[in-house]
Amino acid sequence: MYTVYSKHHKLHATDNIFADGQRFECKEVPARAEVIASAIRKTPLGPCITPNDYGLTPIRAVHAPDYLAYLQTAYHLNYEQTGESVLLLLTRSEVTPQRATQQPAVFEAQREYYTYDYEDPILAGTWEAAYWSAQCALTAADLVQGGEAIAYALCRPPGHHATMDQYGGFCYLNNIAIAARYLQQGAERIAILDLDYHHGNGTQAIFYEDPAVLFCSLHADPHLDYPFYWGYASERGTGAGMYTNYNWPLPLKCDDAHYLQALDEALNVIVNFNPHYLLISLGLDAVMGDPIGKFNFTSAGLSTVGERIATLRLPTVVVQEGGYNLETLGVNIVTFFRALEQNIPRSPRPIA
Ligand code: SP5
Ligand code: ZN
Repeated sequence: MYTVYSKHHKLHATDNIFADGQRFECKEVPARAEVIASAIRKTPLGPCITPNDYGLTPIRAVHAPDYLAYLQTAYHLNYEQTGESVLLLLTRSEVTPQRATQQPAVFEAQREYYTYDYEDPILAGTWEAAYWSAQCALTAADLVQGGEAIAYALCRPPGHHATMDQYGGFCYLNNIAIAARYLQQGAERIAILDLDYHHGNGTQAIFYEDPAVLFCSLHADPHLDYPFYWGYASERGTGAGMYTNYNWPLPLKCDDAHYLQALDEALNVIVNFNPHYLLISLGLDAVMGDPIGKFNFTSAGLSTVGERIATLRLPTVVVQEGGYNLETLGVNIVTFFRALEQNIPRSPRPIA
């Protein structure tokens, strides 16, 4: 398998933020991608490559033009107006509870229009890092489209909480949605399985009306944890996309048996959908010991997840989402891919 990694993620330098004269602690740090890349490089899982540049066109297939313009300019506009080297909403009250129906022209008001969250810094290098994170997902999609059985996009920043036109949950561009739209050009049906501890509300929103993209998500019950307003089992899609959206809200402290039961249900739905490709939002915050996630789901359970996904025999793109335990991220990623690889037939072609 190929791992696609770009060093540009470091430009989203969230480990050294001062806002309001105080240190702002963010768990979504550059070290996450570094420990994963270094763990993969120490195994025989396959090469780590840099992404191709597909430009903005495939990103525009998912995100609104005004939102992309905002992400590219917000840091500079904020810096001009405030002299601050980070744009960050610091309190929940700064986020409008209901999405405004009008897009304001004044920058100050746009800050709240383009996010539903208050813990996501926009730094000088955030756009460039997010752009290359999306290119990693596109490159992995391209590899699988070209005949690879598995490709892993080591995306940072993550993507599954980003909607068409709002950032949130450490996510700016929805990498997996961008990869899915790209693959849709040559495939009728695509399935997305979201295994991050948090509900993939951005991905759900993007494909909510699309009957050609099945979205299945296993996550902490949104009654009890982020993102709170989305991820309920009653959310089943709309219009032509009705019944192509499935959520499995799980209890805090969810154990392996409970998690694997939900996984089997999701895999059954995916098999019945008969997709050409499977895309996985892999968030290791679902594994026990995560500083943000609260499940009791183990590394052994994660290995079983890899084995069971492999039984589907589908060309698979894995996209990195959350996971914040720097001590265990590397070993868990390797555990997952060993289990997946051992069970998916290899196609040892060199890339063109
Ligand atoms: C991709 C992903 O896993 N995003 C997760 C976003 C979770 N956001 C809520 C994090 C809660 C921790 N907040 C600490 C509060 C310090 N003021
Ligand atoms: Zn998460």
